[in-house]
Amino acid sequence: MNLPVLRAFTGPLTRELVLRPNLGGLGSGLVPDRLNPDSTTSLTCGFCATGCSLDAHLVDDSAVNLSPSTHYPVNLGMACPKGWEALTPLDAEDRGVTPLLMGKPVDWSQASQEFCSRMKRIIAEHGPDAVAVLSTGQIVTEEMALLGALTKFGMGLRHLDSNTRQCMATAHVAYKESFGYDAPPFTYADFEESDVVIFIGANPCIAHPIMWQRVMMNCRSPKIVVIDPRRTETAMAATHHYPIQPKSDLRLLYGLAALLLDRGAIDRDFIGKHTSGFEEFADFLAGFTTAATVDATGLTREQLEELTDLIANNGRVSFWWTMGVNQGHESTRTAQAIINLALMTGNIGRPGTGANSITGQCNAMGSRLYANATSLMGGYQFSNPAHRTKVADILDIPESVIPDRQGLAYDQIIEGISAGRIKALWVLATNPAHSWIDSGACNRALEKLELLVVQDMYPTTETARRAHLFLPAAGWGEKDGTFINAERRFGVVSKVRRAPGLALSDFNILRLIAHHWGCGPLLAAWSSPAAVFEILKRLSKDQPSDITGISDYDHLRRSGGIQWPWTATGEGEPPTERRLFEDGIFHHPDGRARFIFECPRAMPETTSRAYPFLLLTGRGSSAQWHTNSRTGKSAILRQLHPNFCYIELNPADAGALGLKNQQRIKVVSRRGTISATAVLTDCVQAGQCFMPMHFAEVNHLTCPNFDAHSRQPGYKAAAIRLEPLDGDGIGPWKHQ
Ligand SMILES: Nc1nc2c(c(=O)[nH]1)N[C@H]1C(S)=C(S)[C@@H](COP(=O)(O)OP(=O)(O)OC[C@H]3O[C@@H](n4cnc5c(=O)[nH]c(N)nc54)[C@H](O)[C@@H]3O)O[C@H]1N2
Ligand SMILES: Nc1nc2c(c(=O)[nH]1)N[C@H]1C(S)=C(S)[C@@H](COP(=O)(O)OP(=O)(O)OC[C@H]3O[C@@H](n4cnc5c(=O)[nH]c(N)nc54)[C@H](O)[C@@H]3O)O[C@H]1N2
Ligand code: SF4
Ligand SMILES: [Mo]
Repeated sequence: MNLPVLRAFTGPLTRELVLRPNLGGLGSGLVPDRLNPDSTTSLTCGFCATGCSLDAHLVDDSAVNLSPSTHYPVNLGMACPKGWEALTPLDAEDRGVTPLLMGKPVDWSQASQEFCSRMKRIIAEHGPDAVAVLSTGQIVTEEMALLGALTKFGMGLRHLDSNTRQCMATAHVAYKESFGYDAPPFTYADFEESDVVIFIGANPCIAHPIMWQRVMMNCRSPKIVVIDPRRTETAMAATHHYPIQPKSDLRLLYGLAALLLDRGAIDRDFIGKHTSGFEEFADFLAGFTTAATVDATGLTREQLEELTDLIANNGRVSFWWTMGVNQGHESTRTAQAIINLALMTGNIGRPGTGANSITGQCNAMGSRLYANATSLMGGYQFSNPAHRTKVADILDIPESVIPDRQGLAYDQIIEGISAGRIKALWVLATNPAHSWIDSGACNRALEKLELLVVQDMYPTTETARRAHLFLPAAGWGEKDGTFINAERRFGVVSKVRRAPGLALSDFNILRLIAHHWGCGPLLAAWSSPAAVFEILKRLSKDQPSDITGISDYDHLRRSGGIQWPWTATGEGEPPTERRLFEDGIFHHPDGRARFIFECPRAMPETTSRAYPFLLLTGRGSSAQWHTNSRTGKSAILRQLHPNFCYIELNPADAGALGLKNQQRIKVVSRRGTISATAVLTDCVQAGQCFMPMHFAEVNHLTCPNFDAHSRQPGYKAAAIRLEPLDGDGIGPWKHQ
């Protein structure tokens, strides 16, 4: 395959596919009325956090096909290839249809008894801290909350974290510290109402295609700015691309703030009324000269001036960031440097503005609010006694069962397993053996576990294959509940298919375990997703994320989803799109947002003679989802991306090394060696390479480093070298 073909697979095709799903015979050939469906039910898509609504067309109560909902305010009749193909992974041949104990089929009663007796034995011998749980941003909020209640209040465990750590921990901490609450301020209408849309470390053409469609619906002839080391699909479609040196964002953002301050292009009135800490920030900026910014970022003085002009002179400016920011060694301060820019220019609380973190997974926002992992469920703090009392009252549980501190973070859990302190791990709806940073070390740690329980749709994932006990879960479309999308919108997920074999919804698996564990009475009120939704409402009362005004799932269906907050005192029906902070009042006790800043730090791993290239990783195409356990099941989606592990490198570097396009090469980092197909492209800068995260090989190379404040892993910077591959490949990673 040559480069233009590869690009066509990953890039410009996206828009075509969104609009014309049958393009090239690749679409699902959807003609709902030809199927004579008995009825149609809408449900929120279970892949990305855009939160599109899909209409499931049912025959005998079972979905036979899908089409994007035309009246839903998020997607207005559009869907990306994953959405169109969302039913296909449910029919995969390798679905888990029975619990497996050491690979042998068992029934649910045996599976849940084994689960309880083995866990209890480990707790009796080593204490509750010898057990940890890794969950997800991809199950419904009601399941996340039940898991949080079961594990922490019922089973007495402390260590519960999730793949949200890999993804949104930085935004969570950054907002909490800057605004006083984890409150993404925007609504998607802001894409359409902005004069300058600035994407920092985000590639929405691939990762959030329908958000990108909303940008395309902007009628104000917006300037679209992309700050990304790579010339991504989004950069190609933008009006301005700034190919920054990887991980120099913090210095860039401080440099821009200094330039804006210098010019007086700041909103003194907003700063004075609604923020604190600006004077200290202004003093701090003195160290960030334009010369130093040029040096650190690789951008020219003219580019920096131009970017400053774009922010200073063009009306409504919105800032959007994703993993290029959240996954880094100083990510929290980088996210806050974006927030600082929005605050100092008064670009918040008005249409088309905002410091806007785009969420990744369909329900990462639900996990931030209700998982009971880093925050006490409902947006409270474990360490705050008044919060514990309040939550205990609402849930009618003894206060003593609520832990007074957060448990270990993901990396600390893996480290605990490696050191032998953690003996049992329960993994739900995530695939750490593929997706965790430095996955070689992660896999070696998993080997040491006395008990690994994996609850997934498929027993075939890299992690499930290692499980002592596998619990087969129903997937999206086979159960009820809610997701919260990137703009704080609750959307409904409905059961439109029956799960295969003995597979149960995560909700019912958790109820079964609660029963066998002996905490049925404690969790008696948590009887169904709808009952839990009522609990979530009670928990939200008087919080910034209050949803007491939402009646029930039908209310969400009728309204096209509802964004938090929507309080019981709200009159009439909620407006379709609402943004936060229109009154300039933030959630700190003084009502002000804070300027938070810190000196930039050196990258954890820099290039050297032995490892001269910097490896970036991320999303490869709109048709691949993470570890590909779901999207890999669709023959249609498999046609939309290369099905072998590849690495993009600059032709100049390839020339110097004598490497050719499509040649199989060896990629070596300090953690591991893999083989991959070389793809030559000037979309990556000389000295840099890019690999999509969808192939398990990639995390054998990544460098374990974590932001000090959020403990989110920095997946996007590892030093590597490239070598021609002699012979016919190496070890288990040989492909094709
Ligand atoms: N098709 C598809 N869509 C998805 C997903 C998927 O797996 N597949 N996953 C979903 C999830 S969970 C998430 S979190 C989102 C992620 O969505 P994105 O964050 O948009 O995707 P990534 O490709 O991980 O990273 C974005 C960009 O960051 C750039 N980058 C790397 N290092 C730096 C840096 O130092 N500075 C800057 N400014 N940029 C940098 C990369 O070149 C990349 O283009 O996507 C969601 N949507
Ligand atoms: N190198 C590199 N690595 C990365 C990233 C990167 O940019 N670069 N990005 C990181 C990010 S942002 C993320 S979010 C993670 C994602 O990493 P993972 O969470 O490990 O990836 P997924 O493939 O989404 O795994 C979800 C699993 O849940 C299962 N599943 C789906 N639905 C259900 C359900 O309803 N119930 C149950 N029980 N199981 C279900 C699926 O079969 C699948 O095995 O990867 C991270 N890893
Ligand atoms: S953009 Fe995201 S939510 Fe919308 S159809 Fe695609 S994967 Fe689903
Ligand atoms: Mo993510």
